[in-house]
Amino acid sequence: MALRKEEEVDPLLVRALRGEKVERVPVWAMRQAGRWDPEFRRYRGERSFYEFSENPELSAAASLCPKRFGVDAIILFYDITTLAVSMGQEFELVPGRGPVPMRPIESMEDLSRLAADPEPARYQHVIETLRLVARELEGELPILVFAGAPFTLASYQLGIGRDIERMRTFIAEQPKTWHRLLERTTTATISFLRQLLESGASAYQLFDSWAGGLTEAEYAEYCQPFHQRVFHEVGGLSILFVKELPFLELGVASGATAISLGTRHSLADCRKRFPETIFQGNVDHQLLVDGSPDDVARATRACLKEGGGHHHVLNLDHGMDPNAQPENFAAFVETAKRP
Ligand code: 1CP
Repeated sequence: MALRKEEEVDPLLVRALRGEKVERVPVWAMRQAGRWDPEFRRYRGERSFYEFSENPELSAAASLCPKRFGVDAIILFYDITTLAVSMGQEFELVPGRGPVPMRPIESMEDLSRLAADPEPARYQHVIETLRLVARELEGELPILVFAGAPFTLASYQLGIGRDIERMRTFIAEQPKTWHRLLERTTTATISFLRQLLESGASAYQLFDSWAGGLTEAEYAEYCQPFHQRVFHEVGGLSILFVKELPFLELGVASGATAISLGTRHSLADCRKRFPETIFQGNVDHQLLVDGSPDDVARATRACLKEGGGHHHVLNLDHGMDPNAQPENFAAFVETAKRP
């Protein structure tokens, strides 16, 4: 039998997510394309966020910026609110606050204006960005796509964001609108992710960034069933991210291929408790802001040791901070590849 050509071997991240034995642990970072990187800032210039991210050439260039550091995956450049925009809700990026909707959802009537299943043409720029990035990579690296989980995306659609108390007030005052919003967002998320996987993405991450501020009972009602639906109906290789995920069992039971960990978790303990699960994480992102390259290298080695070299995707606990130092990111990736 002829030997398989090198390009026919699946990418390292894909093999690691399948639970295969790998030659080394793959590495990438959430928000690896962003303001911390001078090259990204050069592309971004003075353009508004949505103007920038809706331009496939610029978004493809931004997505590819981290490649020069040697990462094992490219995450496509857009935002969790990109899907809400395609459902018919426009956003503006407000400095210091994040994405704010022009018209927040305030009632059932507002909701009926949102497309539950937007045509792919409404997010054609994401598909086009994916095509451009894939053309440039020629299979050298896998492409990750993502979506906000329904709870976190809904928090932006309501114009609230990470303020859990205000979320609780809205849910108590308008339970029917709340449930309908989650339903619509879930349907849209499933179609969106399926479409991107069909267009060539290798895996996806679901960001329920703010869900960790809920009680376990709230999380079990507003988050986990929707994670399960997305992972079940989209299929494929998936990663669940909840900032500092306080409900590890519920995360593992979501059906995600891999679970992203925060610094509150001990990777070594998680490995022992859930030997079948693939974990992602969990080097402290703050070290890339205030530490030295040596500090980062030490923490990265310690994390790799805890992970044991398998069922592990090396990443940070949270996304890259805009004030992270490029030489620290370089040390993170370098150490992952040559510990
Ligand atoms: O000026 C800028 O460049 C804006 C900063 C920025 C960036 C770089 C925003 C606005 N979005 C993005 C892109 C983005 N957003 C990516 C790109 C790919 C990559 O990882 O390199 C990703 C994965 C996201 C996901 C995202 N957006 C999340 C989940 C991840 C997380 O950090 O928890 C969330 C919560 C958002 C909302 C959002 N979009 C932008 C900002 C500043 C925020 C956070 C606002 C807040 O903290 O409330």
